[in-house]
Amino acid sequence: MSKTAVTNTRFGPVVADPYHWPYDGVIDPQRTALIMIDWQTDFCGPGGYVDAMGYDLNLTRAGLGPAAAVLAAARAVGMHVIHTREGHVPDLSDLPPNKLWRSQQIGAGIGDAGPCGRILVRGEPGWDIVPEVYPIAGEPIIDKPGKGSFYATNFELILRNRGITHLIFTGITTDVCVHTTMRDANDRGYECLLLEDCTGATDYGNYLAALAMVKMQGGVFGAVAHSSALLGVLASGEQG
Ligand code: C5J
Repeated sequence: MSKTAVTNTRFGPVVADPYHWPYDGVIDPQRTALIMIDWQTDFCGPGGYVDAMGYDLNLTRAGLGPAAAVLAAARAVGMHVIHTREGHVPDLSDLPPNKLWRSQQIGAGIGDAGPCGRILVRGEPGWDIVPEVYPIAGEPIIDKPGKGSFYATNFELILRNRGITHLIFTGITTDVCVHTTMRDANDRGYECLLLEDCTGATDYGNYLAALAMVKMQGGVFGAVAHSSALLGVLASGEQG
């Protein structure tokens, strides 16, 4: 079991931008999930997909330490935790030809052999989640062939079965898989928070733009907070 604490404690809102999160004022660990997006070697480790494309790993790894701290806090209060992994089945039958072609154009062909095994292929070392935030028993792992976590997965079914209505996001990359999932979740009515220091992109400008896009129009996709604000609230004990 991942739940390590009494689970009927509720917590007050987090100072966030552009509004104190959540909109309904209470964080209930029974109805809230910490979503850990694609903390895989392929996206933040040496020899993985992002490395093979030539991007600076310091940008995608930047949020890993803070995300590990939030993961520990979420587990301690009995909040749901759900991990995701992007990757394809070994015969690549779930890989759209245009995604394959694009990856080959940038020199990191999906399915090609690399230092961490076949790039973005399920079961390979590079596809696995990094040790700092490795899932424990009871924490679902959503394997997805695309950028969003809802497409071709049982993510929504798991959220509904568990009665989860509020989502807190960490992960990589901010502008791609995190954003796609958060946008989809928002359309489905989930109340979303993105932790700005627990995420990163392959391009720093895109990271900043992705944060700004969440916050525009009064929080068009939800709100953004620093993890210290959430950790402070979770450490403060019962509020609701
Ligand atoms: C990308 C992801 N960037 N996990 N995947 O291709 O964001």
